[in-house]
Amino acid sequence: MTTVREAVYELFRARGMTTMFGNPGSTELPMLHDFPEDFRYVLGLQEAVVVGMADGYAQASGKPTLVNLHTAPGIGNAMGAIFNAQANKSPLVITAGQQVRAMITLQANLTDRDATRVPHPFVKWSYEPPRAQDVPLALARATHVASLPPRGPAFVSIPMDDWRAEVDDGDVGHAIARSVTGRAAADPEAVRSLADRLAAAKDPAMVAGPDVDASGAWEAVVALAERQRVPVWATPAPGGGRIGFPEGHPHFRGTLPPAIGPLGQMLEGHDLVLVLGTSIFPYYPYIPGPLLPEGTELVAVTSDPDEAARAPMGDAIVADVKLTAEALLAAVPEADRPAPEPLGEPQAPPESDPLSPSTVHAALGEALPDDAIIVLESPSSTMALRNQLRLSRPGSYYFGAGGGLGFGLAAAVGVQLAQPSRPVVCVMGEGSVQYAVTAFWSAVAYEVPVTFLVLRNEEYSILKWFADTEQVTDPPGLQLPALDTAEIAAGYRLKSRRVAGLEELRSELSAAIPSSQPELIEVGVAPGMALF
Ligand SMILES: Cc1ncc(C[n+]2csc(CCOP(=O)(O)OP(=O)(O)O)c2C)c(N)n1
Repeated sequence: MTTVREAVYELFRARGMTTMFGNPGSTELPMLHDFPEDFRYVLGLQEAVVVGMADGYAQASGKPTLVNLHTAPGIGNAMGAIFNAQANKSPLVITAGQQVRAMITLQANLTDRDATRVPHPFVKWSYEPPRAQDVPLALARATHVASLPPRGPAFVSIPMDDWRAEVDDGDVGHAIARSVTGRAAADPEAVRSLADRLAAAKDPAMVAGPDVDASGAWEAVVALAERQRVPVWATPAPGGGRIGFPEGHPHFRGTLPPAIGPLGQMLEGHDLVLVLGTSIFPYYPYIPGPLLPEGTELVAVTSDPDEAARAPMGDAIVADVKLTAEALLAAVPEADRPAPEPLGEPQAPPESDPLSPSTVHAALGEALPDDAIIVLESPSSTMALRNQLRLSRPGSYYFGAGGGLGFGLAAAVGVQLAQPSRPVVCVMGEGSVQYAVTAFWSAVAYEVPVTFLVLRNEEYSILKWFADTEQVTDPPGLQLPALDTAEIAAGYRLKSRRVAGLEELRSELSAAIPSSQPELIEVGVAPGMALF
């Protein structure tokens, strides 16, 4: 006979899930008993950081990723990060401990009396097995649910006395051996008709979103754009958690604005817009206007049925983005349209005192190796970074599509753990750092060589911009004087310094990025929204 604990680790091992992100409590210790040597446990000091690290790891590795949370209060702390993970379509298998079965009904201390209800709105499946013997099958099911499109978190609550229970070897053998695949090809008729519409269009355009990157469709999408000579936009930045097209490519047109009216106007002149791997569209703020210009049709390809169903305009095909892009590529002829006009090089703004965020990002662009990965959470300089850097490799950019702060700092650690051979630079606003500040400890403890670049503008700049657009005058709570990130990070034993001018910034960046230890550079910048 095998114990639940042995069966579960065997299951995780068979799925390649040997890294676990967690913050333990007494209710989780039985799961961690005799922790197997071929597994790695990454400790986060608060649950939002645990989930954020796992989110980055899951996205950058493409694998379902284990999270172990403490019962009710631990799950509560994690909820904002779980919200982010579902927006990022991160395949997380989240477990939490629960009181022993014999004391759940009398509601002993630490009982999570509604364990499955708490994470419910943000996970694809939330479950507490009725019997200890069902724990391996429940975790197998959670892994499949998390990995099937659209990917996302699944949750299992596990009473702490279940781990020593015995399970039937035959049943467990089946649960471990099963494979479930979920990449669905599009209806060939739908592909044929879309290929005909694309080839017949006078001036088509494409929009690439995060699922191009997540599904590995990058090459097929580039080949399709080249064969059909189509310009390509990136989906609006707030929901574009990943980049789906090389931004240094001559067909790249830039990032679409995130509001209904301006986005519609931007598509003026295109008779067909092919949208790949994004919702239609991650709009915010609300600036009304026509969804599409007169005479413009739109077709979306997404593996997410809900994304397809809730789109306010256009047609949609629900299918794997990579398989569909490859099928379209095979079905369209070489077009004889004129090639799209290239965007031109980004213009680096001159040095100022304090530096503008655009100058900082231009300096970052100079120092950045081609294989670098950016994890971004610097709200008022998101567009400046996108416009100054032309990231052009798959898996080069991670941004919290849910908008909940706390993703960036933690996710950067997870991304670097999943991609140890690529340099990771985490670009943060000093306000955003505070939502996941203990990720500094994990970076140091596990020697994860992320370079943290923190822009200090002593305020919540983006909220001042929002206040203007919402016609709100003088709201309180938007100033951040005396928040000294380099000092705070030094308290976590992170090598940290504060730089002033451009020359110092350049030399510190070129020293920190290739370094084999985590390092932090804090740079003072001018407040305000930075777009270019
Ligand atoms: C969990 C969470 N709480 C609050 C917010 C609201 N919010 C959005 S941006 C922002 C300010 C971020 O400040 P900072 O990182 O300094 O960036 P800046 O706006 O100055 O560029 C806040 C508080 C949020 N998005 N997520």
